Amino acid sequence: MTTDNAAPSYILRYFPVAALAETSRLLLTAAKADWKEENPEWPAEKPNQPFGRLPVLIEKGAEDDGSDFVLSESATIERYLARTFGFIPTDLKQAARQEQFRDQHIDIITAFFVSLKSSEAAREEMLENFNEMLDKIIELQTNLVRNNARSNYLFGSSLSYADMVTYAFYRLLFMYAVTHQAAIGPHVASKLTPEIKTFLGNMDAEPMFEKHLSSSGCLAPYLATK
Ligand SMILES: N[C@@H](CCC(=O)N[C@@H](CS)C(=O)NCC(=O)O)C(=O)O
Repeated sequence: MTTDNAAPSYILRYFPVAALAETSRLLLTAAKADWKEENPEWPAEKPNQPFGRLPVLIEKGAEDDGSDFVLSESATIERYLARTFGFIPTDLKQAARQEQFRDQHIDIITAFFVSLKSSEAAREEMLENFNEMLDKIIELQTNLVRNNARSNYLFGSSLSYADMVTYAFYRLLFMYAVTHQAAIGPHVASKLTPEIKTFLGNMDAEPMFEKHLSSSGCLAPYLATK
């Protein structure tokens, strides 16, 4: 992040929660980009956002005519940053293999939210949906860790988009234990395999995230849950 007085190259506008901006925060932090976060007054600032929602990324003076490049949609912002800073392979298939995880995460998170809002009769089915997808992704991520056991990462030998997206996903699920439903914390923790716990512990200790995690906290307390 930039110091208060310097003009940053990137501004990330969002609310002061992990949710849809966390992967972008991790990407900007890992890249040591010159960036700062803005938490706009809401809903006063809603009409001033391109799609009326957040997150929004602003890259100062990045358009050909010198104006700011303004981007909406969290997944689009992430992929733009991941490509800008070289955290995603240039090979299309290898990149897509990473990107599919992000889209699955959103389905899982959506299923959780739908379950919260469902009538009692529908809730069970929604939770089943959530658990089925969560179990599947944990199985896939566990296999990635196993198959790449010589490194701390899901793919290859260095930190990539998939690592950040996955770490942000669990940060978000555990955050929901604080903001939405206490039971989801122990529930998710009880499903984590030793491989996923090791992976998340490694992400907690990742030097590239030190600055961000020193203010926002790591996952260690949740990983200790039996
Ligand atoms: N598909 C969009 C969803 C954006 C979105 O729903 N943002 C919410 C916060 S998580 C928002 O801005 N809510 C305030 C509002 O709609 O007024 C994305 O992934 O960026």
